[in-house]
Amino acid sequence: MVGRLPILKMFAVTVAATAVISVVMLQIHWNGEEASTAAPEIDHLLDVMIVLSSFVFSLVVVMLFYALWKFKAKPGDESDGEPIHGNTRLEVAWTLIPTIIVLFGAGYSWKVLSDIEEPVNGSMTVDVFAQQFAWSFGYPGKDNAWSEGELHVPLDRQVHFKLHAQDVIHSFWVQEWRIKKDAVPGITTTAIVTPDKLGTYQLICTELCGFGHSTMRATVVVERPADFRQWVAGLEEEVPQPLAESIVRDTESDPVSLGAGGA
Ligand SMILES: [Cu+2]
Repeated sequence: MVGRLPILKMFAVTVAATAVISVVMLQIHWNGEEASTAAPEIDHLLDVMIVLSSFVFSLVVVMLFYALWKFKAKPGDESDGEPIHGNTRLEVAWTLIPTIIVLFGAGYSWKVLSDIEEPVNGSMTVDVFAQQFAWSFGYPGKDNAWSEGELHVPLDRQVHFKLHAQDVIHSFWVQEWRIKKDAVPGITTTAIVTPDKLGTYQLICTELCGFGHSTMRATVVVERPADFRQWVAGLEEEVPQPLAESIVRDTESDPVSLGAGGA
């Protein structure tokens, strides 16, 4: 049996190890530059998860090393271990603590997700067409202007990206915005982003979609609204017919996902 004092000591060591690991891990800016309103919230969520994971890791490692040290067989001891019939208190603890941690993580993640996907007035829609191995973009309301390989969006305005996969599953990801969403053939999925930093970024496909997957990228430009309007006005092509048809087809087969968040 393990007495009360060793348990208190193990707990103290666990807390100290959690603090040390957390401090080291939190120094690293894992996700890089933040360029959307969602980014700080997601980064904060990651920080909280890092602290919780450090606690679980420390607890397991401290108990493991305590057991290795305390219950090590003496040299020459070939006897069997003690017959043990369970320990109700321990079992309650190791069920309850992970349950609390998981429920907390789920609740907190839920709140962050609903915050960052909260639709606001004055948002705009951009259609995103994903196909092996290229991205193109439609700007509804702007004569259905169409751009290939280059996405422009205005600063500080919520954009609802309606994703339309033309062949296989792709995934829409701009690291600095943090948001990632799959583009699935046959349905419309929606990624909601409010870019809040001017700059040029990269849209990357993050779903293995074939031989050219690693080259499936597009340039993303976040610019002032006036520059954005001017750029869209200068686009000469309209969304091509097959792509325009995919919008109608996707929308008809999955009308629900046109709401906030999407699938
Ligand atoms: Cu891909």
